[in-house]
This record gives sequence, structure tokens and C-alpha cells, in this order.
Amino acid sequence: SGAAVADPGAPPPPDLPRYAEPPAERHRPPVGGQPYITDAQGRTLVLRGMNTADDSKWSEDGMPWISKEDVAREAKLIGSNVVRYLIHWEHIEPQKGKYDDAYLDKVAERLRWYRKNGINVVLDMHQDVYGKAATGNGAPAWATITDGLPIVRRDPWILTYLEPGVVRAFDHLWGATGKHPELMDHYVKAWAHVAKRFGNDPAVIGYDLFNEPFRGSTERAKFEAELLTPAYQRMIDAIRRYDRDNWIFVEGTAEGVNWGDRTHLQPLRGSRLAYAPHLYPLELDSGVPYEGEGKAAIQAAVASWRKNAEQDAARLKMPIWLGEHGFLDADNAGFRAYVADVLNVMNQMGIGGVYWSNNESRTGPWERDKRLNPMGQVLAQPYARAIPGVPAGGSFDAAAKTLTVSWKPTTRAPAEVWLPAALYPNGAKVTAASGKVRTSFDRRTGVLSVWSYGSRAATQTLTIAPR
Ligand code: 9MR
Repeated sequence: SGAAVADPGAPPPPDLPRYAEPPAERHRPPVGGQPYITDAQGRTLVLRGMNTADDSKWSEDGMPWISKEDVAREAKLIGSNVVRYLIHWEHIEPQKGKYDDAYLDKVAERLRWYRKNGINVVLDMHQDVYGKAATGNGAPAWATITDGLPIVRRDPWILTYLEPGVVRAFDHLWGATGKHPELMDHYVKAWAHVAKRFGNDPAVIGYDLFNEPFRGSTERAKFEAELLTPAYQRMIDAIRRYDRDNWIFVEGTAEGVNWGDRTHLQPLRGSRLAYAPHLYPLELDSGVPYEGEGKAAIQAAVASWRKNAEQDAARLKMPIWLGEHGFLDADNAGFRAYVADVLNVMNQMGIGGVYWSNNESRTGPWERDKRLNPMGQVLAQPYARAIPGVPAGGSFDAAAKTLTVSWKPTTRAPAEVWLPAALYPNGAKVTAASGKVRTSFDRRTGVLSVWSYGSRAATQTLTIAPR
């Protein structure tokens, strides 16, 4: 076993490359075994960060509250290397067939902020409850065809999906009624327009095709297999005319999948497709605290979510990315412990994911004075963002401030671990289970690079603890 000390601020070992400017990672096909998202060096790329942000659903220009400084603060304090950035069909195509390029210009400006701070962007075409004309957000009014059926806003808001007018709007969009094929044509073309505009933007790493698709009146399995799958295929094909490199993320219906059920989505054609389920155990939505019996039930739902996500992803031949996770009520007891446990499920699975959501309010990670609040402190934990092989588990022990990460090596490129300065003021001590390591720490980005050598072991494990 070898031990090395990472000295923050010390120059890198002379024979080793310095940590490069974080690239908008270009990708290669997955590294054997279960597929993972990979970077240009063939390493598993763990994309962690936050959805940004809920409030953009209602702001006049469709932008979230964040400024350039907030993005820099996020990179520094939370160590995000990805953002699931909400974009809205209603702002892209406010009038039928007319794109609002001023809106896309504003998105482009935010992409530059993220790029500058080493944060990759997944553009998420967001919706909840169809669109504003149906009491939700997402679709433009012209694309909201309810046939005069009623819509009453319900509490909790997700019940509004079941209102007759909302169900009808989705039935038209997915082609269940067969009466308005132009709606999906426009949605697909809107994606093509976005890919044409941003496909070569170095900040962009992918597209999330449809936030939490709702089935309308079609039964769930039939909807996912027969309406959603072909709609996704059309979007993928349209995007690929302009963008061959970036990842395309697909989701099943929120109903079911978010609670830990499997999806009935069918395999899709194309490269660099990924499966991006959300995780919201039903108990959490109903306000059950993460304590005692409630905790056991929520943990069972999370375990089921993991098992089903892994099975579905293997069947679909896609890597997994957790597109939304969070605890929706900051007052609920156990909210920090829950999010910490979900982050450890991600560590164990060797996948990335994004918190819902980077809010300015107290459900986000910030205090009013922009320091991290207690949830922000949970999110700001060390994680392996690049793993030089096939992930084989890992966990973060918050009490000991110790991260372990294991993998089956496939490349000599370094592992990269983001270290929060708040937890590692004197740097980190790195121990390898096998062979030796050399390390190099980039103080500016907070990224520790770890090269393993002198080992033929099938699995490597690093332990990273405060010095
Ligand atoms: O947290 C969001 C809440 O404030 C909104 O009222 C609601 C409707 O727009 O959306 C919530 O965010 C949801 C997200 O858009 C989709 N996935 C589930 C999120 C939490 O419910």
C-alpha cells in the first residue's frame, strides 16, 4: 500500500502533466462492462451539480436568478462540474414557427459563465403540468390544446396532471388523439434549433429531451413503449443532424420512475444516449420525515430505484445520470441526512447526478449572504469526478471527512477528485489499497489528480482524508 500527501499549492510532480483547464469533456464510447459516461481520456466522468433553477419557470425572460458571480461561487464552494440548465419551449418558440433568438442569446451568455468555471451544461427542456396555459410551465400557449376541458390547480401541484384539460393537452402532443401531429413536429424542430445553435458550444455536454414526461390518458407501459420512445427517437435524430458528440438524456414518466419503479421505455438508436431518471420517493413528497419507520420506507424506495435504474439502463444500453434528487421541504426532519445518503448511493453506483434545485430561497444551498447553508454544506462534499476505469463503489463518511473510491483500472490517466477547501484546509492524505500514487493539487479548481502506478491489482481503492 502506498501513501502520498497532497500539498495544496505545491507545484505538480515535474514529470506529470498539470491539471488542464477543465474541458467541456469530449467523449468516447463507454469503457467496457456496464456503460458509463466517459471523458476524452476514456475515464468515467461523474457529473455532479444542481438543476438551475426552479425560478426560471416563472421569470419573465426565462432566466434563473443566478449571476456570473453565483456561478463562480458554485464552482468554488460546491465543486459542481455540471449544471442541468432549464430551458423552456415557450421561450424558444413563443409564436408558432418563430424562434426567439434573443432568449437563446441570454442562454448563450450563461453558457459562457459556466464554461469559464469548468461547469458542463446539460440543456433540459423543462415542463411541469404542460405549460402556463394549463397552469404549469414549459409549452407555449399556442401549443396547449385542451379542447375546452377544465383545469383546476390542485395541491400538491402534481395532482394537476390529472385534470381533464391537461390530460388532453398531452394526448394531443404525444399523438394519442392523432389530431395535432404538428405539435410534436414543432417540439422536435425546436430541439433541432437548439442543437444547431449550441451543438458546438464548448460548455454544452448534453440535452435532456423532456422533463418528466406525462402519459396523458394512455396507460403507462403503453405510453412509454409506443408513444414516448418514438417521440424521443425523432428528437434524437433531429439533434444528431447538428450535434454528433454530446450526450442525449432520456427519462421515463415521472409517475412511477421517480418513486422507484422501472420504465417501459424501449431501446433507442444512436450514440451517447444516457438514461436520466429522477428520484423522489413518494413518502418524501407526502412529507414523511427521514426518521424511524419513514426513513426505512424511504430507504427501501431508494434501493428499489437503484435496482430498477440499473436494470433499465442495462436493457437500454445507456449509462445512468440522476437528473433530479432532493428533499422538497427544508423544514422536514432528516432532510440533510437524506440528501447525504442519496449522494452516497451515487458514490456507490459510480454515477453523477444533480440536486433539485439551485434555488435562491432556503430550499437551495445558499444563505442570504451567499455562504453555504446546511444543505449547501451537505452538497459541498468531495467526489471523484473522473475515475480511470469502471467504477466499483465508493462512499463519503462525513464525520471522518473521508472519501473512498474504487474502480477496475482501464487507463493510466489520473483519477480526479474535487476537494472542498472548507473540509481540507491543510490538503488531503491519499492512500491507495494497491501500488503507489502520485498526486497533484490545483488550488484554483480544487481538483486533486491522483496517478496510480506499480500495481497489477484488478481493483484500485483510494482513501482520501484530511491532512
Ligand atoms: O419544486 C418545484 C415547485 O416549486 C414547483 O411549484 C413545481 C411546479 O413547477 O415544480 C417543482 O419542481 C419539480 C420539477 O419541476 C420537476 N421534478 C420534480 C420537482 C419537485 O417537485
